[in-house]
Amino acid sequence: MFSNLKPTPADKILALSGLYRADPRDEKIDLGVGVYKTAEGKTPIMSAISKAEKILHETETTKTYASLIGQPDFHGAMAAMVLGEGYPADRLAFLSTVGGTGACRQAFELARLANPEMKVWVSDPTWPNHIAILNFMGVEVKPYRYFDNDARAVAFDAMIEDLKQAKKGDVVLLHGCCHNPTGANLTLEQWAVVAETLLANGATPMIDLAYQGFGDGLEADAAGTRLMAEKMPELMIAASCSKNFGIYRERTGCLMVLGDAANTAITQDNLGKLNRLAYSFPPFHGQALVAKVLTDPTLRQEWEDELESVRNGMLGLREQLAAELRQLTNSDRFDFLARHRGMFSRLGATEAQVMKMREDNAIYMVGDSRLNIAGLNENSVPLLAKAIVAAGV
Ligand code: PLP
Ligand code: TYF
Repeated sequence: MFSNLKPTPADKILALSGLYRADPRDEKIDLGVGVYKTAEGKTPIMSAISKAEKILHETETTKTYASLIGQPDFHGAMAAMVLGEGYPADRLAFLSTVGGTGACRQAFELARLANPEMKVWVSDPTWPNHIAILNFMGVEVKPYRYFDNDARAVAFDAMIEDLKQAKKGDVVLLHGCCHNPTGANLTLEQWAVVAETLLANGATPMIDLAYQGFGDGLEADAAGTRLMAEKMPELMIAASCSKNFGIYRERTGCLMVLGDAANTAITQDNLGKLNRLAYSFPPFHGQALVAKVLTDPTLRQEWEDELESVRNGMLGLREQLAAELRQLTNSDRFDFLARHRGMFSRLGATEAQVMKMREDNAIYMVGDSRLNIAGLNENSVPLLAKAIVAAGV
C-alpha cells in the first residue's frame, strides 16, 4: 500500500534550515525560518515563561486529561490580550489548538462545516502553509492582490478591488499584523475600509494573528483585529503564542470565533467536535504557561518588558539596515525596510539575486527574498547591506 505514496514537495522555508546547517562557511547568516534570535543567534526561553514553568512544576498535581476545547483561564486571558478587556464574551466561542497552524486549520474546517462550498481569499503573497493546507483540504483558494513589488508596500486599491469580488459564504484571510512574508501592513484607516467592503458583500473575515507584540506593540498590533471585531457580525481569529511567548515547540494557539450571541453555544459545540475528531485534547502545557504569565501581574510585566526589548531590537536592526543601504546606494529606495514591521521584510530581489547572495556571501533568505530581521545582528547588517548592493538588488 505504502508504495503508492508519492514524494511530497519540501516546505521551502523549513528546508532552508538544512541548507544553512550544511554550509561550512563561518560567516554564514541565517535569515530563513521565522524564529526570533538574539544577537548571538540563540532562541532563549523568556524569563517569565521559565518562572511560570517552575511554578507549574511545583503546583501541578495530575496529568489527567484536561478540557477538550482548552482551558478557560487561557481563553479569557487570550481574549483580553487580543480583543481588550471588554471583549464580548457572549458572542465568542473558543478552541485551544496545536499552535497557530492548528488554529488556522480548525478555522478552515469550521468554515467548511458551515458552508461546504466556501472559498478562501488569501493575500498574494501569504504564508505558504495557508495555501498548502487549503489545497490539501481541497478548498478553493482565491488570491487577492496585496503587495506592490515596486513600492514594497501594500497595494491597497488593488486589494480592495479584489476583495469586492468575495461573496457571502467566503472566508477572507487577513494577517492581523506583521504580514508574513512581506512586512507591509494595513493602517487602521485601511482596516476600516476592509471592514466596509466585507460588510457590503457579506464575506466572513478570518485574521491570522501570529506576531502580536512584534510590530508596534501589544496593543497597537491588535488594533486592526479589534476594529474588525467591533464592526463585523462574524470574525474568526487564529492566534499563535509561538513567537510572542517564545514557546514554539509547546504548540500553543487559540481559535476565537465571534458571531451572533444566539449561535455561540452551537459554534462552541462544533469547535469541540473538530478537536475531538482531529486529536482529542489540545496540548495543555503551553496554555497553562500563557495563562499564568498573562494573569500574574509580576510575570506579566516581566514578559511585556522582554517582548518590548525583542521588538525594539528588531526595529533597531531595521533602522540600521536601512541607514546602511541609504549610504551605500546614495538613495532612499531601501527605506521600506524601516517602515515594514515584524520579523519579515520582502526585499524585492529576484530568485537569481537571492541565490547569488547565498553563493557569494552565505546569506540564507527564502527564495521570494523574504528575510528574517531577527537573524541579523549589528555586525552582520553591514555584510547584508553590501551583499544586497553587490547582487544588484
Ligand atoms: N501564521 C503565520 C502567518 C505564521 O507566520 C506562523 C508561523 O509560525 C503561524 C501562523 C503558525 O505558527 P505556529 O503554528 O508555530 O503557532
Ligand atoms: O514563516 C515562518 O518562517 C514561520 C515558521 O511550515 C514556519 O511561520 C514556517 C513553515 C512552516 C511552519 C512554521
